[in-house]
Amino acid sequence: MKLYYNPKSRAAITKWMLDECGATYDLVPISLEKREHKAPEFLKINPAGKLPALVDGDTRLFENAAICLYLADKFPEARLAPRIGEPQRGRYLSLMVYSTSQLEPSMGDHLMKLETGPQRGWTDFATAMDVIEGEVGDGPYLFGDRFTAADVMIGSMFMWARLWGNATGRPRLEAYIDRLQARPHAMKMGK
Ligand SMILES: N[C@@H](CCC(=O)N[C@@H](CS)C(=O)NCC(=O)O)C(=O)O
Repeated sequence: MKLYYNPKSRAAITKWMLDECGATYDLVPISLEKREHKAPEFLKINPAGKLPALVDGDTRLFENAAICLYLADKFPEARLAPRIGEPQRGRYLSLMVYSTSQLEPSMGDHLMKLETGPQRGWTDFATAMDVIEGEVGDGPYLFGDRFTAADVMIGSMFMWARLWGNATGRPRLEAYIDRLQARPHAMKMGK
């Protein structure tokens, strides 16, 4: 597998996931300054011209949620996803999509001090934090003792916000982020 990578990008989320899977992969460095992510060769892999992108044989993937879903299924021995047929599979899929369709844009609105209008497809960030706080519950992870790809997708959003000096102000969420950051392979932006 090849991960098109820049350490100062969301490709750090994919790298975290690959490492949790115990996968063997090559990093293909992509310079954002040189706009290598807009080069015709790269656009054949991700037509949106964004990082990350992953190539696995004849399979090409873009969008972190899709990549993490793919990897969790490809490496079942890592137990990073409830399997098809397990009752928790539905909640897992919902949280994976929620991470990118609601949590991330609501956090973006919040950090950029934009108002979240009701016609948007996502709630305001306070509501999104309520949702995640409720889903983590007593933890330690979103699925109790079982760490999953949903923790990678949702946790990485809060870890990223923390790097920019934005704490949630919610002890239960902060403790959850601490637990994720303590994992040996946890996302390391900029490295
Ligand atoms: N929803 C996408 C977001 C990808 C994204 O926005 N990547 C940024 C880096 S963090 C990027 O490539 N930006 C460069 C650009 O758009 O020119 C995902 O999660 O994969």
